[in-house]
Amino acid sequence: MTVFEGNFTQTESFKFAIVIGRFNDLITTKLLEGCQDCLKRHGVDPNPHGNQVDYVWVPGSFEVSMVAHQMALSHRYDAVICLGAVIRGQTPHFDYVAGEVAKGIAAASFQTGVPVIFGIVTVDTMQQALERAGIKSNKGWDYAMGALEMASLMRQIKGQPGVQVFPVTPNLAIASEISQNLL
Ligand code: INI
Repeated sequence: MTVFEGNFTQTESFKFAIVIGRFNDLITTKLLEGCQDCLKRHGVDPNPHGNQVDYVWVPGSFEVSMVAHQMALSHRYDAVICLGAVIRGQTPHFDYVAGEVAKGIAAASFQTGVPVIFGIVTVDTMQQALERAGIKSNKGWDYAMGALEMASLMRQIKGQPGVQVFPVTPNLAIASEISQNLL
């Protein structure tokens, strides 16, 4: 039998989409920098004018999952990375925003069969957010590592003879095929 495990080499042909919330952009721009740094050091060209990474800016974390879903549905990417910052101190509807984006990202991944990385920092204070966006460490780096590993893993799984990765929801499977001009 086989052990499947993602690695961090042979990344030249990977394609990623990064969806970033503008809300709390003091944090999200730093997460993006960490993410780009990691991709670059693992052989991915993060230049927006290159051919490996597309970027989409949306108003806030609430909108991130919807756009990530659309990007994943296009099947043009090995993984989609979602970046956002939801800070409890700033919003009485923290639980709604954080909860919805988490559910939306999970659904996007399940329904398309494309890895969609949960790069949403959910914290109580701006201080905690800053600590995760470069002061102590930069979680953007970790999110990019997750995307690289999953991209590699999914290519290995899909590369197995007779193995196809299907979206989970039948209707979306059809939508996915339509988006690839297979129907
Ligand atoms: N969006 C965030 O990304 N983080 C937040 O902390 C936040 N707060 O505090 O409200 C936030 N709100 C905006 C939300 O994501 C939507 O853009 C907005 O509700 C419009 O749909």
